[in-house]
Amino acid sequence: MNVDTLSLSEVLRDSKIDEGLLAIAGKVQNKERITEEEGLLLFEKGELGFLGALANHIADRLHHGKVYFNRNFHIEPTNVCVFTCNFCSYSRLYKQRDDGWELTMEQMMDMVRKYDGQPITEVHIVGGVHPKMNLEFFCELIRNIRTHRPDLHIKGFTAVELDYMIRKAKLSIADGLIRLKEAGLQSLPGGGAEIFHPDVREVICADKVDAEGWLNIHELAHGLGMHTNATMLYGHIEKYEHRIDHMSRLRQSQDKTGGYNCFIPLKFRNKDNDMSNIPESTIIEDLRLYAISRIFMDNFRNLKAYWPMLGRQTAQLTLSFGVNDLDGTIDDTTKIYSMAGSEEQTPALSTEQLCDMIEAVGRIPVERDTLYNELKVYKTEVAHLH
Ligand code: V47
Ligand code: SF4
Repeated sequence: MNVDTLSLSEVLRDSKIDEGLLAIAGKVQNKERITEEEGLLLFEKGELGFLGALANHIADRLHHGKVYFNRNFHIEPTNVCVFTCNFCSYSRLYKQRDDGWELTMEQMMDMVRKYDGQPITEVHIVGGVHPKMNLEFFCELIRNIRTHRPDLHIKGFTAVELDYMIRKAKLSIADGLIRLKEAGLQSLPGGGAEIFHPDVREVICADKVDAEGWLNIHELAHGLGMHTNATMLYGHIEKYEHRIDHMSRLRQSQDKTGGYNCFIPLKFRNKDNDMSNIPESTIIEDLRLYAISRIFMDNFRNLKAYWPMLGRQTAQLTLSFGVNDLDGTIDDTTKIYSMAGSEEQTPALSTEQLCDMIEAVGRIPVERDTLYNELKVYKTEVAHLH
């Protein structure tokens, strides 16, 4: 469907489409925000092609066929965790720590040194919530990375990790964030958000920071000039209403601060966890969700599909459903997904492979930094399928 030359309403007018859906298409065309009720209608009645056309239209309007990626690597300091999220296949309780890992400062610095001389722009630090790895330890880690490699953008620690380490240090959240920022922390990843609604949160991750706490940490970070991401763990026990509630809270938070870089839906994987009885969502549902996120989250410029979780082909498909970011070239240093049964057991892609994946679906690969500044456009002519 060529939505550039025909107006969306013209294309849809004769298609016997639901009146409510038609009204949403009109809003999308006029760049108007859709309501929560309309978001719900999209989940209930929007078929894949319709949602894809709208989402693609918005993504093209914003990004003109460009798809972003960055060059990063992950450090996962530990998988020992005081919390007991039922969907987590990765963590080990402190008493079972012999079964998990706890990296020393030297081991983590060896990982950083491994990339010496390579054009990596970001390190992503995230892990379990270890009762003995404290705020001072992580400030030292950040300072060490900064000293060794000042050009590397340090993105680290979910709101869950921050809430625990800062409270344990008996500081206010704002003061704890200031300490980390002074050490050299530059932005926060989007994990730990899961599903905000208490009816779901109490079942899947009752004991960690709640919605208000998560949002407060991100908004305080924005107030200090740090950028952050936001995620949503979907495809388990949540209902469409809970997804809309989650996205709506993020949309309101973004209205307040403008500090979120991107939204990342994370597909629940069911291997080896306490929710393994729940079937995983289908690819159709995944694509519908990406498209609806693009339509509903009108103040998030960037929608990221995390390819190690989705697998390469589904990640490519999402590029026709509103996604404009495929995260990074990522080395095989992240285990949170492979342990939960993701498609990619050793997620690593060279820049060339990532560019080929993007070009194969008619998009333009662009390397970005953490803050979405463009570092290199890999293909300047209009991509062939577009
Ligand atoms: O909060 C845990 C998710 C998140 C499972 O900001 C699972 O750029 C699916 O947030 N099935 C942590 N998901 C990782 C994260 C992240 C990842 C990539 C990029 C960014 C970013 C952030 O991983 C957790 C949770 O939602 N997770 N277990 C599972 N079984
Ligand atoms: Fe711990 Fe994070 Fe796993 Fe929850 S998802 S148990 S907080 S590592």
